[in-house]
Amino acid sequence: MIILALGGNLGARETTLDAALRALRQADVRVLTASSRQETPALLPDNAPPEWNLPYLNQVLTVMTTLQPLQLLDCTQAIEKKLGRQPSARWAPRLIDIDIIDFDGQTLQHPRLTLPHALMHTRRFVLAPLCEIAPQWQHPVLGRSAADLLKDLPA
Ligand code: A4P
Ligand code: MG
Repeated sequence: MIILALGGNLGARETTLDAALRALRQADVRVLTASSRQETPALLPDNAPPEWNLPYLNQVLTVMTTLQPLQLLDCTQAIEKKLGRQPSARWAPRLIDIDIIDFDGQTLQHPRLTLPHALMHTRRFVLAPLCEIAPQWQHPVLGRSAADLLKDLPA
């Protein structure tokens, strides 16, 4: 299973997510299942300026593609750019972020790509939508299901 997590907290969030899904389909990334879009409070770095505190709209997809993992990353980064994302500080507000959460259970430590996504198991804004579409999905390293990981998150 290939899982993507999308999110944004600037601009017309629904419209941008619609455009991202369209661009994925055009790039030969077939969307198999899509979670609902969930408004979530911004996870911010310590000492983030108060104006960064804008709610996100998050969505998780399962997809199918013939692209290899780094090709898929090229594709998602090109879409982020095409939709107008500006380079900025880590965790700064953004129009759109597309993260690869899992690629068929592969583990990878590459300078550009960590698989599975290094922090996904700590994030409600990934796990809650993931549980809507694939609660039985197993974390390739931790060996625990999405539902289990979500249940054990601190409130
Ligand atoms: N990269 C490495 N592994 C991956 C992967 N599995 N998927 C590299 C995608 N990219 C991966 O990402 C920085 C670099 O990570 C990329 O160059 C890529 O090669 P970025 O999107 O440019 O920067 P970023 O998103 O600011 O940093 P980072 O550390 O990826 O942050 P996250 O984990 O994406 O978190 N709060 C809410 N409520 N909802 C959100 O969606 N997202 C973030 C960003 C913060 N707070 C949030 C949300
Ligand atoms: Mg990112």
